[in-house]
Order: sequence, then C-alpha cells, then structure tokens
Amino acid sequence: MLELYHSGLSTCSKQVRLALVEKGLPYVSRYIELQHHAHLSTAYLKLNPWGVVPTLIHDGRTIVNSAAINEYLEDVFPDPPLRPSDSKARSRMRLWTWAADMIHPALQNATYDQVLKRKMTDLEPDDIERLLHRMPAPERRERMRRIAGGGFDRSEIEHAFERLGFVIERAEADLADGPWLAGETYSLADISMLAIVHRLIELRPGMLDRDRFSRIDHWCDRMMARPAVRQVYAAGTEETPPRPDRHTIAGMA
Ligand SMILES: N[C@@H](CCC(=O)N[C@@H](CS)C(=O)NCC(=O)O)C(=O)O
Repeated sequence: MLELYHSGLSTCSKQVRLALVEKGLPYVSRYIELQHHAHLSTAYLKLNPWGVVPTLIHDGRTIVNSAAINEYLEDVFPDPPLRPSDSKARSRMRLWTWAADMIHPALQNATYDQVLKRKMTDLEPDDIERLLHRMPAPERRERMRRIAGGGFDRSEIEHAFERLGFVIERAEADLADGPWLAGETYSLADISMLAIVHRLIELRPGMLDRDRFSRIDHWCDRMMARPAVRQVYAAGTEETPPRPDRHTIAGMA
C-alpha cells in the first residue's frame, strides 16, 4: 500500500501526485493542512523530521523529498518508465530534478510574498513563537521568522524572480534538443519542472512571454495534453480544501 502525506497547493506534492497518476498507482491520501501548520504537529514530525510535505509511506518505509520519492517510485514501479534508458538523457533528467529542487526555495519565497503572508502575520506573537520552536530546519525557521516580522523586501523578491528566470532560460535552451527536458523521453525532469513553471505562471504570468519562451510554451501545451497532468493540474480537480478565513494553530498536537 502507498500512503501519501501531501497538500493540495504544494508544488512538491503535485510532483509526486503526478508521478503516481502517470504510473496508475492508487494511493491513500493523507492530507496535511499547511494552512493550519499540520506539517509541524508532533505526529507528522515523527514521519518527516524536516517538517515539510510530501512524505510517502510504502511497505512500512518512509520516504521524504519529492525528487527522492519519485526516484523511489521509478525503482519499485518501473512501468511505465519515467526515466530515459540512455545514460546521457538520464543525466539530463537528473539535472532538471535537481534544478527544480534547488530553485524551489526562491519560488517559495515569492509564493509567500504574494499569497501566503497572512499564514504567519495573522497569528498571535505566542503562537508564532510556538511554531518557530517546532520548525526543525534552521533555514525554514529563519524564513518563518522573517515572514512573521513583515516578510521580504522588494529586492529580495526580485532576486528570487531573477534566479527563477535563469532556470527558465536554461530550460528553454535544453528544449531545443527534443520535445521533453531530457530529450526524446517524457521523464521525471518534466514532472519536476512543470511544478515550478506552473507556479511561476500563476505568480508572474508576464515573465513567461510566449515569443521569448516559445519552446516552454509548446512544452506546457504538450504537458497539459497528458491525461495525468490534466488530472493533477486542471482547475477544480486538485485535492484542495477551501482556504480558512483565518490561520490558526488551534488544536495542534
Ligand atoms: N525540496 C523539498 C521541499 C519540500 C517543501 O518545501 N515542501 C513545502 C510545500 S511545496 C512545505 O512543506 N512547506 C511548508 C513550510 O514551508 O512551512 C521537496 O521537494 O520535497
């Protein structure tokens, strides 16, 4: 049995849901409500000591990190394959799963800035301290502290977009070699990077200008033509509960 601890809007969770759906693997959905900071509950931190989603449980084994989970799924459930057989293409695939992981904090900062700031600023000072105390990863704790204290300044956010822009330019260049990021084969590279590109389009649509990034534009069309991608990404089909009006940590154990 596969159990996925995940959240609806989380880009990292989407990467794993997409691999599961592409492979036709049923899973038990364990929803972690990030809005209520459920990823910092004692029970969840036992599963995932990094304090993030997603987490996969398979046959009593716990696997964390979206890229590591997807590689695990590929090892254990190789059909249909989501890794190219050719070594060069496979190294290209790994470059892109790494790039998605590496650039994710920049995307997260931009997301917090535009969408999720209230998640922290709504809280009472005591609750903020309790949360900071629970967050195990120092760099995330520091980020939470910054957001609770008013967030990032404009130059930091613009720097995050600049870093994202560099990665997008590299993707545009690599797509000259084939329809998919690793070349001829649809792979985990596309799954990882779609999560980044999709969120970037939501945050700053003008950044992905169709004339300048025509290959990415066509790649997005190819991606969205895949039934699994439509299932995970199409509006209204995400496993997303309604957003609460206020963010609380009430009831956290
Ligand atoms: N690179 C990690 C990042 C995990 C991560 O940051 N997950 C986000 C959701 S996409 C999360 O749990 N955020 C909670 C928080 O930042 O407090 C992965 O891909 O699994």
